[in-house]
Amino acid sequence: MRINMFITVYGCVYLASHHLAYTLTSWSLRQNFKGHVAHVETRPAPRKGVAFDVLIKIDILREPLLNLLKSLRQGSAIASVNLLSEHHSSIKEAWFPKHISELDMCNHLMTKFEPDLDMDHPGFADKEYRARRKEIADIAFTYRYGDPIPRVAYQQEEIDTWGAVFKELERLIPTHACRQYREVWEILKRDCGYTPDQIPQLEDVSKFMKRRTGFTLRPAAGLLTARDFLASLAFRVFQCTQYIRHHSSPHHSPEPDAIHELLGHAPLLAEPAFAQFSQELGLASLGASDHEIEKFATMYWFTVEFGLCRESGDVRAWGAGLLSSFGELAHALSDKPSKKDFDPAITSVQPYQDQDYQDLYFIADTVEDAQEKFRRWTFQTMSRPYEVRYEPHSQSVQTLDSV
Ligand code: NLE
Ligand code: FE
Repeated sequence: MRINMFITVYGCVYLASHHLAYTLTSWSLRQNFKGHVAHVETRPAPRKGVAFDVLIKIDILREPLLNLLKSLRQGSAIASVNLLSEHHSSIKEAWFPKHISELDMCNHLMTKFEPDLDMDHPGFADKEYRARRKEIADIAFTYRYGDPIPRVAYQQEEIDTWGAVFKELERLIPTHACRQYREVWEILKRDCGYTPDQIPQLEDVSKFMKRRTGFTLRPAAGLLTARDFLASLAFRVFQCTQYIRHHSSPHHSPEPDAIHELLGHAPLLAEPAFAQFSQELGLASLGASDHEIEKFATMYWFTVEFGLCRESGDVRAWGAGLLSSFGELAHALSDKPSKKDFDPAITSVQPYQDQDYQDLYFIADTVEDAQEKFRRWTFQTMSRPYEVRYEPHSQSVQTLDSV
């Protein structure tokens, strides 16, 4: 099903021209992308070498949107193009992927924290770092379903950052990580090339996960919109960044990077109960309203990213955002932050910030218990007038009318 939606695109234009605005308002937008511009704003860019920041609202269909963004990114006058937000015209008709291959249309980026845009980003003043990020992001932009994930020849500085995080985490894992994480961690070191001296390749880790739980990785250029990110989980696909955080800040990164994905997420996605929980969150998100997506994203934040659980009278971490940040992992299990029991009705509406360590965490008894509570809560609260089933043989989802 194709539906119209409003999107907001943010572009930075190198040349003193209205190139971006021109491309969008021109005949080609209507002809090639079947969209039209609802609003354009151009401002002088605060950055050196960039002439304008351009904000554009477009009414367009989902499929051509992807091609439009791609073609804009290829324009030589354009420094960067990002999707800021999208609003579906009607929730009844919300588009969502029905087959795993349609995740090719689910890679819309959020603009938060990118070194190109955020002055507080540790890489903002580092031109070389920004160029490197762009190079690696291109892999994700050209990736298509079924492709092997291209390998990255990591540079020594990147490997050193990985190694520093690896060694610090290894000290904390025995006392801070949950049992399931500790178990898979050992297997990753034995079978999947996890050592401080080399950054594992996404393709190899993806194969490892596939054998264990059916989860696979696909490369993502950065932080995706919650709708796109959650949708991929429904197909047991994890959208995974491939660049490495800036070397000046190994202990914590505000955005995902390959260290976060490989040390934080991969071990748990390779563990059956966690994989199941992640997929169910994804399935619940398909066709959800914007408001519900917000709740699922918050739920994801406080569980898969920053969740704590109980273990033999102790509290342990199972959130990937903790297990990839030795700074926050120690903080989370100290008595500085507050802690509450996991309860979907409360957790899903708890405000949070995503720049620094959290000051509140939720503790689940076990991941199975969190899952059971989550199931009951979605069943009671979701507005979706149909059920969604995953069909593993064809890797597709089917909708079943529940009325
Ligand atoms: N804070 C995490 C880290 O430093 O690895 C990344 C969190 C991404 C949501
Ligand atoms: Fe994450």
